[in-house]
Amino acid sequence: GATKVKRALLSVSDKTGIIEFATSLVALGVEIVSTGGTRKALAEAGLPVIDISEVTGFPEIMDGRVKTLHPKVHGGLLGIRGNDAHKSAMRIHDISPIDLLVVNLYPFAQTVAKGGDYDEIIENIDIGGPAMIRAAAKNHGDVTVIVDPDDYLDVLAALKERGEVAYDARQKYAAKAYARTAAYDAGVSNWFAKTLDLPDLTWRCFSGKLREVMRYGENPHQWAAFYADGSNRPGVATATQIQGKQLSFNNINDTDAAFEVVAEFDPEKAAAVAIIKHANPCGVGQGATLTEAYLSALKCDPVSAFGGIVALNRPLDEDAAKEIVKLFTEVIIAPGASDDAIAVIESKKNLRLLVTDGLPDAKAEGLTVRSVAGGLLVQTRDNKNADDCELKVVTKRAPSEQEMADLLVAAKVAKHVKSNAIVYVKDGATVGIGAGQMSRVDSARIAHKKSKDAAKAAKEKGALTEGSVVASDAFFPFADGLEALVEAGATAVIQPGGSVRDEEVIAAADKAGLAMVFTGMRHFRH
Ligand code: 93A
Repeated sequence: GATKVKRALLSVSDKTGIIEFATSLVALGVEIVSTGGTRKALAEAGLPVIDISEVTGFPEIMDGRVKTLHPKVHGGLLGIRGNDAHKSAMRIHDISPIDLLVVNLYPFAQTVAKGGDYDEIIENIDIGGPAMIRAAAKNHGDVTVIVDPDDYLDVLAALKERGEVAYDARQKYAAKAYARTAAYDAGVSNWFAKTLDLPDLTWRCFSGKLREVMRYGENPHQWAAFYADGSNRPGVATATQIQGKQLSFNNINDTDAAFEVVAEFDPEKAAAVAIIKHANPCGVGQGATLTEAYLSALKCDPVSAFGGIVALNRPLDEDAAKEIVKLFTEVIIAPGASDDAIAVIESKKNLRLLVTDGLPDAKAEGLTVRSVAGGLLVQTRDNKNADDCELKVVTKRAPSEQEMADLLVAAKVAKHVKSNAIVYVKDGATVGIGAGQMSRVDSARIAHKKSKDAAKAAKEKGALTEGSVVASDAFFPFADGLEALVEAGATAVIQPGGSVRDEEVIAAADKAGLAMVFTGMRHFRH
């Protein structure tokens, strides 16, 4: 037929599988044309190869910047075989058709990743490769374009069977080809934006690598998929699943939230554990061991912790694993796990265990994205916490050392609680969390009420919040919020400050003998 593959152009930076592929093409009677490095590799393997400069009648010039950018190449890729005018142009100008194009591009992203200098990175922007890929993909009616070594075997199978690649396969390869060149240019653009520190985010493009298509999205009638952003940062997108069934959309979202919370806590200083439900922490604890940290996190709200997600800031050990499996838990994520711990988890077949190479970097720069009707909302990550703030004591009483330590813990947790967030902390662990309310007073009261239930469950009197300290994600607009904290038994408060009624709020704190600290930094999470 018209689409029989007679001549192939191979030009690859990643030479994985190329010799085997070319060997089979030659065995099928396909003529091979190739660029410098690829030609050399094939010739060394004893394969007959036509050098690209024989086709163009032009040497590769400017250190290879111009090697395939020539009408003999692009005419061979773009000429429509069944079009008389195209055919006569090819005849007049002595252009041979290229039926199969195999290209993968200069390793731009890899050069950036390995810390290449500016000139080296620029030199690794491929121009001729994308031009050929786009040309061949446009002409998929006659040409097969392959950009991924994973597709070599399928192409060979088709050629062996029929001597040609089927039209619908050529269409799919074209779609893949344009995805590849689009992602490639997005990578180049992002690098420029980052290097030049361009504030206008329209310069940045988003691209991702599909990790998996999920069974469904937030709800069963929604389609969903999970993409890695290519940064290779430790986190849920790069985690290895040791056991358990596939994670759902909500699991991934919650697991991410959990891991981001514990990433605020330095594993060198203390073990930290967060238990998450519906993307909100229902307990965060610290201790000398993970077990201690887990038990203090669990105490905060043992009812909500059922079916929750547990994140650790240290590798899972056997002791902590034994404690965690006592309660029904959906997912554990940790920066590693001991063999003994894994053996314990194996007793719970449905419990998913994810391990990573490290904690997410709480200070990492980057962008977060959310969709709105007809648009995208993009912002830089909230990569700061109370440690980065200049703290100001605004009350007559200053917090004690212990109160201050707990205030910082409360503020770090509050950053990860949906607004309005109120977080009570005692001895390094949360003892009451109020999340996602339209009124800050309600958040304060809900946390207090829950802490009474938790006290009952722990067979203690009153509420866990008695004698605690508390953080608010944003300022108190009125004194009533502050009064709710006093009712709950809090002794110290950390909040951004900045309300027009700050004076009233400070007066209410002084009246109750509370110590209050302003951070100057708000942490809404809507
Ligand atoms: O420098 S280029 O942008 N100019 C070109 O004309 C050109 N043609 C192919 N880069 C070009 N290529 C790229 O060279 C291909 O995309 C491939 O990645 C690489 C293969 O070069 P070699 O065969 O010399 O190793």
